[in-house]
Amino acid sequence: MKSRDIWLWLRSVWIPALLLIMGCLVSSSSSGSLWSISIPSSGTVRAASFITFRSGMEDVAKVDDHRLSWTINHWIGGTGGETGARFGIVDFGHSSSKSLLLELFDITKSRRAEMKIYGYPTLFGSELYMSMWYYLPSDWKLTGENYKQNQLIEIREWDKDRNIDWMLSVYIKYSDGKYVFEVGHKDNTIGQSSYVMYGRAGEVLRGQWFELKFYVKRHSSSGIVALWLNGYRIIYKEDCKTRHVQDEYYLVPVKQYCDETDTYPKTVYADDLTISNALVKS
Ligand SMILES: [Ca+2]
Repeated sequence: MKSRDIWLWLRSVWIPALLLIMGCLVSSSSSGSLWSISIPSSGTVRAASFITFRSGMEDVAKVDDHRLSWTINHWIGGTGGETGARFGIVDFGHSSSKSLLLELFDITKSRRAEMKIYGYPTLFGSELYMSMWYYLPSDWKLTGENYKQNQLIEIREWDKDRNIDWMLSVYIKYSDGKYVFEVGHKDNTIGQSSYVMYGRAGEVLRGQWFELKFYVKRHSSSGIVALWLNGYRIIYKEDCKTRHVQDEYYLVPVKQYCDETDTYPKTVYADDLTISNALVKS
């Protein structure tokens, strides 16, 4: 084959093929860097992840004090008949104009206000990564004498007969004169003695918006939990129990809970919720 023929053959077949292969590699690489993130302590590169739900609360419609409707088929609300709690969409947004309001205004009627999101496993499965902005008024406080702890985020589980009430939570805890964040799990069928703490750190900022990102790799023994406050990772725990039963579970991205010894009303605003089924680069 003459040199000119060789060049034509390379140009017509192999050069385009090489360009195609290189294009695929570049495309694959840029896609990976956009959607992947390293778990900070291990450096493990995660597979592609996906945002499964995002809302700035601008599109939420109030159905009644216990239910809000989104554009997708999920709903939020408290437990039925708890008339001391209510939900609203108010003009106090972290982004744009609106945010979600949870009020626990009468402890004699209700002990919890919580936003439940059903929709597993489409929203998350073996991994959850969520972020949300919260605002606790400057006079927010816990007054319980024996149980100075308040759940803010929760993954809750039942077995198929709803006999087990197990939760993995981000708590607000009163400790050494200030409010801090805790991550732990509890089995309600056993009671307070079942509480297992995985980390305590940070300080709860009242009177200003703050962002929490919560990552959970769900596993019965080798799970991972991580919590970021305003972009800084403050809690990280691996090889821990983050899943109890798989039959039913749901996400509570914002919650307020009062023990019976805590009679002080609770109010929290929340905005800009993002839910993913794996870690997402922010
Ligand atoms: Ca908003």
